[in-house]
Amino acid sequence: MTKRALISVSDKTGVVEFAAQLQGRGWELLSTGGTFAAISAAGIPVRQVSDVTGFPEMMDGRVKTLHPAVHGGILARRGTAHMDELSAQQFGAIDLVCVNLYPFRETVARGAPDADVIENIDIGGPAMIRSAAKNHEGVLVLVDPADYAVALQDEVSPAERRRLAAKAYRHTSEYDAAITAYLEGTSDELTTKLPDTLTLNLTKTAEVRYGENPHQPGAIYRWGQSRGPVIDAQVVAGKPMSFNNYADADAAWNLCQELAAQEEGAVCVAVKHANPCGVAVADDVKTAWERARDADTLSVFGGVVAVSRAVDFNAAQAMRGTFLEVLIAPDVTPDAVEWFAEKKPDLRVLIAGPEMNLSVLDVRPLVGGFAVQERDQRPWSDLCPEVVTERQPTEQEWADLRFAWGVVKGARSNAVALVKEGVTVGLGAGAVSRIWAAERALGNAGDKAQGAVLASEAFFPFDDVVRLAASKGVSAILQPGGAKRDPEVIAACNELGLSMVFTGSRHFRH
Ligand code: 93A
Repeated sequence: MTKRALISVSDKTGVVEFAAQLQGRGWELLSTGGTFAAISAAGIPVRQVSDVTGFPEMMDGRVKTLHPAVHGGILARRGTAHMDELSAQQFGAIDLVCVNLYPFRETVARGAPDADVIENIDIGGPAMIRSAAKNHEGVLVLVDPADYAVALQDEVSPAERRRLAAKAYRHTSEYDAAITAYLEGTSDELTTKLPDTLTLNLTKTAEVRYGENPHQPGAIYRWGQSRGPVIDAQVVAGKPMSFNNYADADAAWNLCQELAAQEEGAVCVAVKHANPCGVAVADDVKTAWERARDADTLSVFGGVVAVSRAVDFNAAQAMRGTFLEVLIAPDVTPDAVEWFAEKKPDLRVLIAGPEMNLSVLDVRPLVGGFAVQERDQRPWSDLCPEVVTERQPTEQEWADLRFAWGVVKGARSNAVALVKEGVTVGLGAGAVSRIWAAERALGNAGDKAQGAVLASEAFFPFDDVVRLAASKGVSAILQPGGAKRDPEVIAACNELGLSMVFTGSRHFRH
């Protein structure tokens, strides 16, 4: 029996050659309008789908292939009574479906108006792909020109058919995810995919007086359709945001959210120059703020503060004596806003905008381009921390190690955090050697290092940090592990009576 292929593609790359080869092997070809035109223009015999359905393409192409003659032809199980039902309707079987979809992502990426984007939601294409993939035992489904050659073989194995079916469902599910992201207002350009080309569709959302310094022009842009907690924050009081305010508020908010996701209480993060300077968790916002402030009263001056819960009048008043640039919170009560506006008119008070699509990309500018990676959003619950020493951490130390891990993850490398009872007592971030990061953190902590725990975002090349930390009274250390000298590092902990936990997970942030 003559085999029939239905070809309906938006991206017509390679399709004429493929159609010619199929036709040469005795296949009968069916196609939709534009694809039909391309194939027949090359002199290859092909029939219109509308010939088979007996209906013209309707509604500007919205309904072309959504017909039992198409879906019956694809879905009928070979060798069963389905085939009789098909012939009773005078429909023929369809043995190959070659479809690629309306260019939805590309339409979004070029910043097209909403009506065009919606029109580029393909309905008939995914329906055929999913029908063919369901009936893959009898029907080949091709969504990628790279697979066209498979169809030209005499026999396609069941395993190969199944692989094509899985690929087809992945294709349609990613397509639906892109539509969902668009409708929800998150951008698909920012998903974890790293495609060969990434269209930067940037829209200016805020003017700032200047960039990092007064001689540098600067501005804030939105990426695609995405919305974000800082870029879309509501400034409810205070002066206009500056370039540095945006950058620091972003760093503070991200760290605060990540910690809030792993801790039970209210979290407060104080940031200076994109690095945390005081971080605390407590039962309420006011206490969390006071503890974060007291962690380093010097550095918090001129800082940017993020809290994980609403700021009320009480918490606001506790900020009275400290000069701050920005406060960002999920909410701020009206009496607190009023108080800030009156008593601290310079402080920018922000109510955070919507959370981003979590799978966002992280970009670092390079001259002439960007280095792009998936954001480091590994949660504590993903880790399998392993105690590598004779001494086990106590319950309080475990809680502090987890908290310290969350803090160093959000700090610039090399980073070392000292934590005692839910508050950072010493921080060393952005250091060019690990021992310097540790020296800075321990120096900050002074006497408070006694009984604190220490976390490092990357491994220890030597046992020097352990020996220094032990001399200041640190009782437990967390680090990824994986260094050549791990045995020496562990031996030093055992000799000095410290606990050490390996996480197996490094968190550089350069
Ligand atoms: O508008 S649709 O959702 N309705 C349909 O019935 C339909 N059938 C195929 N889009 C539909 N298609 C899509 O048309 C295919 O997925 C393919 O992307 C495109 C090919 O159209 P043409 O052959 O006219 O260029």
